[in-house]
Amino acid sequence: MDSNEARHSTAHYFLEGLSEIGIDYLFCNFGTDHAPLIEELAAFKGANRKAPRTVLVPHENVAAHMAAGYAIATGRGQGVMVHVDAGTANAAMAMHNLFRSRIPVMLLAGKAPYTQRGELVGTRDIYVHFIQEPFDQASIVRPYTKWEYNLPSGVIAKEALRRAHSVMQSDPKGPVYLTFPRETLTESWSEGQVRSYPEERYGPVRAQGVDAAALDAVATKLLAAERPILFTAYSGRNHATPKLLDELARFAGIRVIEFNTLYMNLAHDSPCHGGFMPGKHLTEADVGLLVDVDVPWIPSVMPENPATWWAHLDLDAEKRGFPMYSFPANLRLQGDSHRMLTDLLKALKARADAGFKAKAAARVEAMAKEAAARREQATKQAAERGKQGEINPNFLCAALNKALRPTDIVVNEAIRNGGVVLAQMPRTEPGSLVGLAGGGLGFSGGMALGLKLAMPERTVVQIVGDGTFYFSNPQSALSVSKQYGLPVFTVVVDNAGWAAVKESTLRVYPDGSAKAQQEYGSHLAPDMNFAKVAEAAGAHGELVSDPDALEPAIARCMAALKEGRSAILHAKVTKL
Ligand SMILES: Cc1ncc(C[n+]2csc(CCOP(=O)(O)OP(=O)(O)O)c2C)c(N)n1
Ligand SMILES: [Mg+2]
Repeated sequence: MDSNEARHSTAHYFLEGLSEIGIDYLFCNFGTDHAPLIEELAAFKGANRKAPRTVLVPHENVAAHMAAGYAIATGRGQGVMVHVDAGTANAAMAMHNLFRSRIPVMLLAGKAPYTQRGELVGTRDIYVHFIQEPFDQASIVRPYTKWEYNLPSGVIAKEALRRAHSVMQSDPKGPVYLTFPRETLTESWSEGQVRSYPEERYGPVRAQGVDAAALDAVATKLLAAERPILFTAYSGRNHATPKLLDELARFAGIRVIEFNTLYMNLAHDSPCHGGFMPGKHLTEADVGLLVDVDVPWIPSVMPENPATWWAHLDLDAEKRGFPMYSFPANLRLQGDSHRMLTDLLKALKARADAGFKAKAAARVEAMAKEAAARREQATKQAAERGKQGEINPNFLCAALNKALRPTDIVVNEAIRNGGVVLAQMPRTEPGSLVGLAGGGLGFSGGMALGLKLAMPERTVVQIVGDGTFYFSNPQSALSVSKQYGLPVFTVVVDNAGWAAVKESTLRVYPDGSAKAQQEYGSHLAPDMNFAKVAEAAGAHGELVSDPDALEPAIARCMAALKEGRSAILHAKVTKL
């Protein structure tokens, strides 16, 4: 150690380390644990030094999902700074969603100081420091993180950050959790003591292709197939995949189904797009491909054919995060789906004869007719406007669709009306759809903001159920929108409560007491006016009950977005 070297706090090296690993943003919900970081952020600003930009977010749920939206748009995980165990608990549901959707995010939390009598700088100096130390803080998010670590000393601040980053960015990507006690952040170290760990030498693991022989085996099955089918949910995270999948599906006459889709995986107007429900095709298929999908269908209500030959091509074919997993696959291949599909198409092209091509073309033609019939059916449904106080959700979504450009982004958290969104708002551009990631409601508010932050030129529409609107912390989202100039269009599909909960009770007890009493525990407070929630934040609000008032209201919302203000359209739709 050179005694003439400059000395800095751990917090200083921590900020440098964040920039070195490529963190552009810290989505922050600060507390007493962050004092050394806040101090250094100000010092960096004063000295014009590079540091991640901070976005202050009043609720952790919005902060974490905002980082997720940014990661979806850029492929790069960002930092989410939360307050000790309390903030971690508020972020836990988002970690569930991000873990399930394999989105990288670095959750950063302080730990309560451990000294009590001023032994070190940063010692306990307030009541909460005594009660914010649980036995195992990381256990709050352990089921939803790939990696966790408590920074033991600032001397390895950059090494720990590099490790956190490499794990979160390694395929399959996902959340990591790093904690740091306040005294650790205030430690002082000389510049020579704190090493950097560059990406070239310490970077992440990237998914690769697989053996040509394995894909040749899949090609052999497809060449002999009469009714091939393909399920996918998240292959479209790679924006090059929808075009490739279209080419493969057309070449081999494969029906593609997106059940509970997370992204736009195949242009919804492709002749091979078989819609969003397996229907009878699951039992009719002789050869099937599962491509980047967790739950391709629901076995208890959609029985599969025991004779179907399945291949599973997935970034995460092992499904390590699922205690139980038993979807069939005669061949399971783990790797990068774009590479696997590229090689599969190559193998097929090399071996396809005229007979195969003719059969495949006939299948494509038949599927195109079915797709046209589905679109016609959707158009018919959208023509029914509904009545006063109960707008038809089909009419609502079709009207929204007319206001959007193909590249605009639909964030679909409409729950039981999510299928209507997909039917009435066909997406054709890669990246133009984000679906329900996990099972924790309320992702779409933050997600929409993160997408907008990364892609300011796009219009981002968050479509939520009324129940989900509450979960998405709208006031917090509006605060971020206002403070950072991120206008988002929120559409609340208000069917008067939790249709999903009512329907679930009816599925288990179709003729039970709940039905007899019409008591579903699902009706939320009537006569709410969410337009006023928007107004409270200086955003534009519309409450619409009359179908005829819908289109002008949408136009006014779009105009508000152009002015840089968020808009909430609260639409009263067919009741649950
Ligand atoms: C954080 C969280 N709490 C509760 C649930 C259970 N849940 C699933 S769907 C649902 C109802 C959602 O209501 P709404 O957004 O109005 O959609 P609808 O069912 O009416 O279409 C609830 C409460 C959940 N998935 N996540
Ligand atoms: Mg509802």
